[in-house]
Amino acid sequence: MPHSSVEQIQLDELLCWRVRYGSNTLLISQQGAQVLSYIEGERPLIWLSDLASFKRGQPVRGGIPICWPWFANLGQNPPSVQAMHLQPDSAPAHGFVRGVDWQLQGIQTSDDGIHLDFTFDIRLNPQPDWPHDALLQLHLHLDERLHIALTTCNRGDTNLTYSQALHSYFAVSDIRNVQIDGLQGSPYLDCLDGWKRQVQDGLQHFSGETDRVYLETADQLTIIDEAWQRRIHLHSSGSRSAVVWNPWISKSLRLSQFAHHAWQNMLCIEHANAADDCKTLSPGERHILKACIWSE
Ligand code: TA6
Repeated sequence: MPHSSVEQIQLDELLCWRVRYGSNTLLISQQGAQVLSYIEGERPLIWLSDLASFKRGQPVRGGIPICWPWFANLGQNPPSVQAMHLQPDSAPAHGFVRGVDWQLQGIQTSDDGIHLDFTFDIRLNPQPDWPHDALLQLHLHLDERLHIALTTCNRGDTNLTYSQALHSYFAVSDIRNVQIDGLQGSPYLDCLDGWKRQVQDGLQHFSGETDRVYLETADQLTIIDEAWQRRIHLHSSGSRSAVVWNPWISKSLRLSQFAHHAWQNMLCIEHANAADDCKTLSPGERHILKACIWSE
């Protein structure tokens, strides 16, 4: 088994863990159970902003923030997702689990890699404006790949409807020279044009701000990065929607913890249950959103 290690570290105000498996290094914070970065060998695969700040109550720019129990602004969600909230106009973007501590349930090193388990328990973190009994479980498994499983358990006695996304920031050589393979023919909602429904024609290239929710997505997507001679493979299950986002030049100027030029070297592809793909769980039911990330 390759050399592996786990060390607990403090990054400014945040308690974190640095997990190594062979030449792969994962950094994760207790706040948000957020993957902050993931490096394969010498090169980042998951991007972390050069201007990232590690402060309590503030999501870190980069990594894999967890958007739950809604993706984006609540008002852009299906009415059934919005109806779960008592004060929808005051709801924060991307839900309320990004900027709060999750509970570490355990870290295990075994022959098949390193496993980390975190939970976010509504009973321990009551949300007066979202009064539903749910338990979130995040399982991270690091071996030659990064495996992520986010489980939502409905412990209430009524149906639970939610949307979610693993808001993954990927490192790329130059967004103008990368393509996404696997979205061809998929319908998408253009968030920059009133969430109008369009259809992807051919490989996805980038020549401007892009913010789309793809639907009916395949379970395998690939980022083709010729300059770095790298293909990043994304395999998912439990999801039929994926968000593709790059802020480009002008929006970059309005983003926190984001250098003006950083748009060139990042690309978000977010495995989700968003829009038509939001989930409704009956009492006692659970749903697992999984993603597996690796490069070659
Ligand atoms: O996932 C794309 C998106 O919804 C964009 O519209 C942009 O707002 C991005 O998320 C970042 O959101 P944040 O709240 O993390 O700054």
